[in-house]
Amino acid sequence: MLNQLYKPTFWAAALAIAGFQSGVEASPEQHNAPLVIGHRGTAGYRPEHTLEGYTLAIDLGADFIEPDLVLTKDGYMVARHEPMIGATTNVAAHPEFATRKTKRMVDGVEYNDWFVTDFTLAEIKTLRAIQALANRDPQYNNLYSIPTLDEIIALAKRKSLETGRSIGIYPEIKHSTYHATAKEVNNHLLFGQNVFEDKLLNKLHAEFGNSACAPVFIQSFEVSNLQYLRHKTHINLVQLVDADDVNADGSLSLVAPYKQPYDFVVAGKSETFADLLTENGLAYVKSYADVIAPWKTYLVKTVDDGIDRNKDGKLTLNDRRVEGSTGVIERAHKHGLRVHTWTFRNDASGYGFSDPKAEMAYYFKLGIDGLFTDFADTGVAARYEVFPRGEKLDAFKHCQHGYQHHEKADD
Ligand SMILES: [Ca+2]
Repeated sequence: MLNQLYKPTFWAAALAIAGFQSGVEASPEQHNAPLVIGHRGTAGYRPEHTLEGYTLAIDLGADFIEPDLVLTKDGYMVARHEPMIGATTNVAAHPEFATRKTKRMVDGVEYNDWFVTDFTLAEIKTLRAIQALANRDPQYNNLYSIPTLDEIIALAKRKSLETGRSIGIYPEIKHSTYHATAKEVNNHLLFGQNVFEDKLLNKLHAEFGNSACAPVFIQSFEVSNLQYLRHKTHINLVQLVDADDVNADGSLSLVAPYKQPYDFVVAGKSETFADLLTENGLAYVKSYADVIAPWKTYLVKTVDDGIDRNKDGKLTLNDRRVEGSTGVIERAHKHGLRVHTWTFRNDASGYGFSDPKAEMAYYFKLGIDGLFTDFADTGVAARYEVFPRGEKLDAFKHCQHGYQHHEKADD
């Protein structure tokens, strides 16, 4: 199977799937090799969501940097993976904020933590980032501040000029429902419905224009906020698809809060994340999004058959038997959706792979259009192995004015 992937006929078929025979209009980067997206910056080497981490990701070759966004109490968009900041900042070491620790519900789960939504931007700026994972190098902890979206955009633009590459941003609206419904202690809404979406769109349109050529992807695990955005923007929209775990037989485990988009839960809908990947589900997603981005285990089936394949004397997820494509990539392409996937890490499970570069190369060969990795250099090396002639390399080179492209907003 794998050898087949190297043959020219495979590439002809891949191009056909990408839209040249199906009548689907080719999108900006469809003619190019897949994207390497710096996941949370380069979280493997630097505390996540810091300007220093994003800078390193770019220097290591990432095409896009990925800020997860949450709102401060005074409505600024800052980069954190979740509204809770106990795990990724030194807030616990700030006695002046000790009483700020509180219980809040996020997507149906109660957390006892510090929440960005209870801090002003000025207060957030007094904190410093730390590595979220205990197994990662702590030497850069307590040095870097929490960046705003404005600072991240300025960095991407500056690095684009410096490097001559078009460095894009891939912001995620974190917990849209939470931000829409979060309340102050006096029970007043902090933000309200789609305030976050409008805020983000106003900023992106002002900075990049309302264009599919903007070097931007907006991502979300929720659905209705992307549908809302589709009515207002041509910027690329990405439907993320989550799951809780992978079963021994390779099927996905769907357990709350990773079972359904949270807006589906609130609306009383029964559809799960997995339902978004059926023929009907993909057609539905295509009605409002440009890219589908499932967790990688939806794309490649791996089975736990109890064999210590890497012969390290332990049975881990890396030992799973790889059974190839689940068909999701091919199906999504047929529907005109590009496929991005996550997350590839040198220091965590490869689900069937012990070598992270080999794992990413495998997904590239299957035809994905982009991947998120905590180790941008390994991602770039894997892509080089599959596309040695550099078929990439500017994700939006088909956009006439590239990075400078700036259309008038519709709204
Ligand atoms: Ca093993």
